[in-house]
Amino acid sequence: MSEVLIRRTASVGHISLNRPKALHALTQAMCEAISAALLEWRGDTDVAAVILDHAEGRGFCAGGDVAMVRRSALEDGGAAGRAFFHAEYRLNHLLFTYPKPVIAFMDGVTMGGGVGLALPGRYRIATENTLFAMPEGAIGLFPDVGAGWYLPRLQGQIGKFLALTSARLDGAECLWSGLATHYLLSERLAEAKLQIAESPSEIEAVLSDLASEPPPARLARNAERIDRLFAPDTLEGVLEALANDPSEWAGKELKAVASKCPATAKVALREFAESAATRDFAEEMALEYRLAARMIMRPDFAEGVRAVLVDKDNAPAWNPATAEGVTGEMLDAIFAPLPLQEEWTPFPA
Ligand code: QUE
Repeated sequence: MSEVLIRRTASVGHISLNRPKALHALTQAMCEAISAALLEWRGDTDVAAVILDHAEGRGFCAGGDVAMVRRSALEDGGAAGRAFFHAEYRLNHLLFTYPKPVIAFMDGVTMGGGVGLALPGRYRIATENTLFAMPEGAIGLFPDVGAGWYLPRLQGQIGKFLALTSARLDGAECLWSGLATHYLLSERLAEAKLQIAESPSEIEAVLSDLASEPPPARLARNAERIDRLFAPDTLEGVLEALANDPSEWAGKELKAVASKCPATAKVALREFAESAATRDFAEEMALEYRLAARMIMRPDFAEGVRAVLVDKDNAPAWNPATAEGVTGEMLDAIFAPLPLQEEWTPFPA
């Protein structure tokens, strides 16, 4: 069975992730198949919109094929891993610059690679099943797939909070923070897709009509302390602010931040700072591709994927183990440009 289902009605393209045994985590072949369909439809005046969802089983998309990337880092110098990220980031950029409305249905786990597919869409549907996160700190990677563009643009310090804690948001929190544009009960999704296929010029009205009032967003209650305690520009500063706050909440978040990969956290903070100066999304993805090429070759990445996905002991041994151990020289090497012929490039416009 194909890992991506691609079909179209008279006027709507429909792409469904279909790798249920891996929660639809993206492979390079899936990225290339999705990109090929989008490129074909891009200039087809009959295609008015594109629906992006998952097929069988639970959704939406757990990330990328990081077990493969780990093997590549350990066995072939990372060449296959870099090829995967190059293809994935091209897809992320194609979606970001797509001239037609894309409707992404985040009906389930939406992490890492799934975030990169959903966030560039003009319409991003959350449901009662949505579980959203950028959890790369758990595997020694870094917030990629355009996170350096999206997360710093969220209100207050929410983006930094998501990157440093790997916090999981539900559908209501996604809507509240602007990560999602609409909240629909999952029982209404089939009807929404049917109506969009029939009336692709009425997407906004279809979604507004079928939307439901979400439950209160927990994140709204915590926004004030997130903005206060995640305000420092450095990892050491955030850890200190959390440690000095007497609340139970701060204690829990301190544990979350301190257990994640220190190098990931420092790369994320510098990524967010540098992304403020990027001219466009292509420059953002070129920056992130440099980071990916370096981060997958660090021992923290093999160790993190081992701990979370291979041995599943959830006990990674990070090196450096502390914020202070991650030096500016280490970060300079991770952020340095690649040789010109190895830099990331988008699909031709
Ligand atoms: C952090 C991550 C990822 C993760 C777990 C984390 C990630 C990712 C996967 C994943 C999950 C299921 C699969 C798969 C990959 O898990 O990026 O191939 O079948 O892709 O804690 O960043």
